[in-house]
Amino acid sequence: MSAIESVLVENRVFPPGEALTKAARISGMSAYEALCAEADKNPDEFWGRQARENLLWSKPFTRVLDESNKPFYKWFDDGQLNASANCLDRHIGTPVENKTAIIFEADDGAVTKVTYKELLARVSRFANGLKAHGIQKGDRVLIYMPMTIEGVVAMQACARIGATHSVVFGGFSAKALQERIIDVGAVAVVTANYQMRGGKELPLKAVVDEALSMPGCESVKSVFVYERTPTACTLAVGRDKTFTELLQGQSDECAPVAVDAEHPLFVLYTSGSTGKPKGVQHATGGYLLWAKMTMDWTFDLKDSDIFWCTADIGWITGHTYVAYGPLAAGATQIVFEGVPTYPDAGRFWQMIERHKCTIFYTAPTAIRSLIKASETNEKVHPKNWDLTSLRILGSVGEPINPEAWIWYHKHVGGERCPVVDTFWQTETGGHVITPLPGATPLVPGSCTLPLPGIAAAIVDEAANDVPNGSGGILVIKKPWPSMIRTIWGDPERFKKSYFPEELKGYYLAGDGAVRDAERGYFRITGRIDDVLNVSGHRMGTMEIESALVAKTDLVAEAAVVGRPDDTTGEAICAFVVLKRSLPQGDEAREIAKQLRDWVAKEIGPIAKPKDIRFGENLPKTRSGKIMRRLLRSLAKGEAITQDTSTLENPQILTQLDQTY
Ligand code: 6R9
Repeated sequence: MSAIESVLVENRVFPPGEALTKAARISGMSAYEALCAEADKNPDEFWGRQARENLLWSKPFTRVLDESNKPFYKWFDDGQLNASANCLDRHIGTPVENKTAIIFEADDGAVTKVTYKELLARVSRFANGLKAHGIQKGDRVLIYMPMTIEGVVAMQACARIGATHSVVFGGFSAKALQERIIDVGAVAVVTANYQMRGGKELPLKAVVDEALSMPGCESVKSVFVYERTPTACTLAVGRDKTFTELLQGQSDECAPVAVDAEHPLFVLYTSGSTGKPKGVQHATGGYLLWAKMTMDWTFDLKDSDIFWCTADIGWITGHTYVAYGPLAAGATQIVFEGVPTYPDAGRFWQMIERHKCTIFYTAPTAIRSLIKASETNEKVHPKNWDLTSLRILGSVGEPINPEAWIWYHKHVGGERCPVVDTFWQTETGGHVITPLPGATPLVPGSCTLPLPGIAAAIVDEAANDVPNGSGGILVIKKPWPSMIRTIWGDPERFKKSYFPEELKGYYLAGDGAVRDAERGYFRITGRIDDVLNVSGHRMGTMEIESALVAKTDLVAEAAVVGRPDDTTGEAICAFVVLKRSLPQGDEAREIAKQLRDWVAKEIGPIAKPKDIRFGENLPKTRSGKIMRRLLRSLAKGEAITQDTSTLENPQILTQLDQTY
């Protein structure tokens, strides 16, 4: 059996190393507990102190938390600041100004470095370019960019002029882009002609063109195109400008616009339990505060660190731990354009050695796929590289199984580096439950304890605390600065999704969790709603179902569930009823391919179902509800233990057994 197949619970405890603890910002459990106690005793004083110490304010705030319109909490709301000034200008005149801000490694291995001073100049020029096109405070700018310095520059430039950005991951389709452009009301799109991934040149601008040709995108007046590769792309006269044209003649000085602390810094779309993605809106002050603080706390950031978060800027992890946190904290960070398996599965290890990375932050999916690759090919095993620069490892996006944790700790971290398993969400803005490298004894598979100030708890359906050892619903009982402010344009959905009445005003994370009896450590057991986690990417089952049934010439009905997968964590399994007779063999395979391509077009390749199963009907209860639990068992290949006596047509279970 391969090392990653079994998911046994690991009981070993890994205490933090002495040297690391001694030099840590939060040194030892007593220091952690003291901060927790401070935050608990007087939250206003605690957060107020942190906000004053960690951020530069153009206008100091006098109020910390305004709870007058719960759950629409406001933080530091009479204060003003600028996020970009807090990431760049604040370092000018300090030794950090000539420090490398970004070490960029392109897909082909070419390296570009930029200092804080240079980055400020580039962001300012870009901001001036945006201003010259009439873009101003409060406007929304959609960013559809590859992982590049330019992507970070575009985000920072928006923040600099008070425009709200909405970054869409480069793997999303034209249709998904169109929906987001309409929902957020974007006035401009920032994109690239192509992106380079795994040696391939993939179009981005062509996808933007397709999106903009669809109805409803009339709000977009300008498109700015980064010439990532020499290959030409079409440019619409009057609407589209290359970066060269945009930046020509622009000054590299641009005064940052001070905005209210509650001003929306960005809207980032994520999947929920209904078909339509949610535009998670974050506020400038609270979000940035936590981005900076968690860099310091969770990663115990030192001036000499070389930080690398492998997440794309299209996800929240790439927002908080690439575009904002590392810069606010004055870190040197690696930004990587490519994929972990190109030119081979040793790429991450090679890059850690090459750039002397000290803090490495990635997703369990990546680790699991690299374990697999190294099992079949010794040459890509991490032992072939010098990884002694590493001092802290991080994991994010999905539960990390103890086997993957142990491998990561042993073969990447040389049994010397703590693995911080950081639990958080698009909505939480930054880490909420995570070990601290110089304090928390680690238990593989557990995200351990909440950060100071985060009132995480596990409750039952009536909001009562459950005892340690029993599972329940993960909630956060008190507001915190970097929490989601609302769903863009849909405050009702915000209230319903995150603050349901029965939970007495607690924030509902949407995950199940259990605390262990011994330490009270949290272990996340997975989503309790219809959200799947595929390779650390959140996908709504309804979203995929809607995409499938939108293929009206072929599909009558569809139900999507998740099943466990060794590499991707969960895999998407679609049960489909066609408008034609039940297909078999090659024909079924051909239709399954058509459906996958369709979903890739409707949402993006990441949403393609791994398994497709056809039936003449779906198993339903008497009242016509799809028996999803039964589908989940089928998808897993489990014996059916549910009562199937009410099924109208039991033979569909045999039909649905066949995977294409
Ligand atoms: C940061 C990010 C959030 C969902 C979350 C949970 C899962 C994230 C995790 C984890 C177990 C961890 N998740 N980190 N589960 N352990 N360390 O991933 O945000 O894309 O919004 O996903 O991911 O299910 O609810 P997002």
